[in-house]
Amino acid sequence: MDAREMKIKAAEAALAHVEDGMRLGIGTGSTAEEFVRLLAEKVAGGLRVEGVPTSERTARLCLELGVPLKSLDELPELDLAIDGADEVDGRLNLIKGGGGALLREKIVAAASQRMIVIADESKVVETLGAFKLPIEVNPFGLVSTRIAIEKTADRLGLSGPISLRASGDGTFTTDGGHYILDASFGRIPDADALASRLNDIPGVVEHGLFINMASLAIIAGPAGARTLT
Ligand code: ABF
Repeated sequence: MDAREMKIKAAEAALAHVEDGMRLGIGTGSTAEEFVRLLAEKVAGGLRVEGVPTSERTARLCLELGVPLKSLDELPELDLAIDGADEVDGRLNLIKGGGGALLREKIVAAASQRMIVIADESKVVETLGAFKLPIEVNPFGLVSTRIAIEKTADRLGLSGPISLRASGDGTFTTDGGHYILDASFGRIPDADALASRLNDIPGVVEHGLFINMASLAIIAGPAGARTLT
């Protein structure tokens, strides 16, 4: 089973949790896109759902495939968010944001009764941190914010390069107009502590540590899909 087939397996298993009439948060990334494709087939078959996309990219795919969309202001309380992740640990804590949509992903996840993560086995880790931690920052005072992040990490015994995410022709900007710093801290033994301390830095808009947000994770591997709870 190749990587795409595993993503499809995870997305298929997640679809089983979608009920007629649900208000869905719809995530970003290649695994979430497989979910959108399968969801669109069900919608074409009569499934009634409304979705709130976590990125412009996801919105475009949903519109292209006929998945009904609403804004989060129109659907402020969602039943279920389905989204990918860059890392999942044994406590269902996540690193997200590799796709640059972490702020809207976290807002949508927080507005949802439940959040199901869909991923392949390569995302499962013992300890978060091998994947660079995305930190969404306001462009104003970027250098000061980066220094504050370094000091915060240092106090937790973390260190490593923090790089400004680039895109083809310059600095990457999120759908919300912010920048992303990718922090290579390596293993993060106390993700809860780092998450709460990052939240205290004024220039940090949001970070990619999703602590106690996922209800379950559907992990697809060569032998099929399994559930982490
Ligand atoms: C998104 O899914 C991001 O938070 C994360 O970076 C991405 C994972 O992408 P993929 O499913 O393509 O591995 O939600």
